[in-house]
Amino acid sequence: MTNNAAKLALIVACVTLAAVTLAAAPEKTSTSAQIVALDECDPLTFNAALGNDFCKNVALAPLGFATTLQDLFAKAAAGRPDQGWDFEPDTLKVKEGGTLFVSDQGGEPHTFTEVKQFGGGFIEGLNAGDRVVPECVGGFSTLDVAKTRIIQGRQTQVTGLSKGIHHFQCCIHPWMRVTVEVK
Ligand SMILES: [Cu+2]
Repeated sequence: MTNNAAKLALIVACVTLAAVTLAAAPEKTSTSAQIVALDECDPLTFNAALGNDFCKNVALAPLGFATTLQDLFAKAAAGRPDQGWDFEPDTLKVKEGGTLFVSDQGGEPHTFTEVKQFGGGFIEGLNAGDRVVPECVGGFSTLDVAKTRIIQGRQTQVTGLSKGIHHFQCCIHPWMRVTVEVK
């Protein structure tokens, strides 16, 4: 074999090996997943109604990225809730025994509450007529709801999920929803 032919054979072998490796790679399901809660609360109108420091100034309100408290309620009542309030991603897969790391990167508190079926939260005016789901009843006066609260800038973890489909929603802004498949 000439030197060039040997080099060519080596390159072909490497490319073939890479292709086989890629084809054989199984579908990847992680042992942990990152979820973020986002919102665009307008500090001026939220804090005037809900108290100082309720909404932190992370929405770049002066640049037009914030939603006033009045608009948030108006959009929800019209059945077109503000999509700036969101969990990302909306769907994900983790391995059994895995951990969900959920952080609140918005300006106000949220909850990450497991529910049997998606539905309304504990603030009637944000529910667009949906009934409050049993898991959210009573709001933060219910320990099980309070335990799922995530304060602005903080993180919570969910572990020990059984195999199957799990639904999580915010008990304040019920259109914030995540579906987790545990494999
Ligand atoms: Cu929320």
